[in-house]
Amino acid sequence: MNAVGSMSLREIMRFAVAARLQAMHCRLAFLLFGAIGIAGAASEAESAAAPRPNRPPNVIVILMDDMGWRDVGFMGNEFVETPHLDQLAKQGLVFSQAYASAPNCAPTRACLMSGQYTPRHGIYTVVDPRQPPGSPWHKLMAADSKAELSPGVTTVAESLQARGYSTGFFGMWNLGRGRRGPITPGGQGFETVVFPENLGFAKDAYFNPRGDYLSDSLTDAVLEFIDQNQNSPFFVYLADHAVHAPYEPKPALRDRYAAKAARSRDERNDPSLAASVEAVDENVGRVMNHLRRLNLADNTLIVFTSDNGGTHQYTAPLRGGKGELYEGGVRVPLVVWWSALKNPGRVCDSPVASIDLYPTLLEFAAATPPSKQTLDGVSWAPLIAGEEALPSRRLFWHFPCYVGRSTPASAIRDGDFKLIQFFEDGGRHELYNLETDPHEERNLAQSNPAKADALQAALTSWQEATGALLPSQPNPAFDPAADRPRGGQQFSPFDATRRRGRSRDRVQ
Ligand SMILES: [Ca+2]
Repeated sequence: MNAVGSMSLREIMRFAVAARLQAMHCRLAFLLFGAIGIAGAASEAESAAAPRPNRPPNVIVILMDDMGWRDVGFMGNEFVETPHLDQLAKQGLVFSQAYASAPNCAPTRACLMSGQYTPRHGIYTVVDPRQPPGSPWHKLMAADSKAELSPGVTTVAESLQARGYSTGFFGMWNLGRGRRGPITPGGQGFETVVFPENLGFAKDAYFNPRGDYLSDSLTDAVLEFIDQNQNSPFFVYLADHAVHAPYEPKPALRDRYAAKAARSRDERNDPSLAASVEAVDENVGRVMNHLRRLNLADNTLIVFTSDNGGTHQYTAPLRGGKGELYEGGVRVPLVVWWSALKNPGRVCDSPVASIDLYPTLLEFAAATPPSKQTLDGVSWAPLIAGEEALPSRRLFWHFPCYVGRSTPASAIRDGDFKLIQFFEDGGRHELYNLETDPHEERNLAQSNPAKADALQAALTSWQEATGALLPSQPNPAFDPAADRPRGGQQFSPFDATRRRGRSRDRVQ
């Protein structure tokens, strides 16, 4: 069944959490590079894929900003048109239960680069001077978050660089300010570094004064990098600002979607968001065409995902959105494309997370793990090689901060169950069975206290083992009447929330 791109939301939800549809398991046969030697690669896959025997595969990681779990066609969005991503999905492996390891930007990026959960690298949230710990609307003293990924962390780029990869970074770093130095991409393993500013874009702007569009310009830089590095294995980390609000789409695309929205009755069909997503899709198509032109596609692994869940108005029917540990805040689209996949278009419902990318890329590249750095994730290679599921494991999140409308929280997923610990109000917790209640509407903490206690105990043990900072002290400056800041959010003229007369918190 290659119907990924045309699935309805109902179908997506069915496979995303509940269904175990036969055709939607990952029984992918492919040949990993060289000495990895994962068994089971079919001979036809071998001949079709032809990964170059003496060269590790190229890797392109495309990380979107704030793209929610259903903002693309292959995840069930029927408004936006994403033919190139849908094609990747039909030829690749879609993960129906992929998670960002944090509900906002910087911590997830740190998890991707370090392979570690947030307590280990200490980047818990975007450090925002407008909302420091002790702000009057905080009931508790939020944990202090680092704003920079320590130079002592061996990033995945550094590990691949040591394996002989050419490494290129393009876009939004958010793990340390500045253009040069140990906390910038250049100091963390990337030989080529292209910020939006290098291309003439102001901070958070989608158009530069010449009228270039950011997603296009970043992709131009990626294609140039590929041209220059096609004779060595390369690692591209493309971290577009899209699709972060405020949206600033190309007018022609926006107008086309405005006309389409006028014919629809679903107010979540935001033309500006859709136009932003389609612009991304066009550029994914450009990358793929370029790889094919250069005869590199057969030896290039593509990973497409997002740094956190979408904004609230677009994540339904999942609960919550960016900044929260409910599914809407951390569930993200994820597709992995590799030319040697057999029976393409599979959907894997094993829960996976940002922390897994590092060990996955290490295995693909046959690179050496850093000797003194715990890697919290597991490689997806067995799934890609044909296993139906990863061995059972627990996934964790720790977000001891305030952002947007969310409050400090920690979470654990174990099998179908997920427990969220809220640190305010004495640490109450909520328990959900995602198999039967993917929308997190029925809190089972009271009706199943044994499970809640067991998961809380496991979460507490993990917090202790990782040295997680726990917000427990009351904030002496807390003022129940204090308003949260509404920082600079702009609205699309077609924004559904604005039409309803509500305002949105700005979260990073
Ligand atoms: Ca983000």
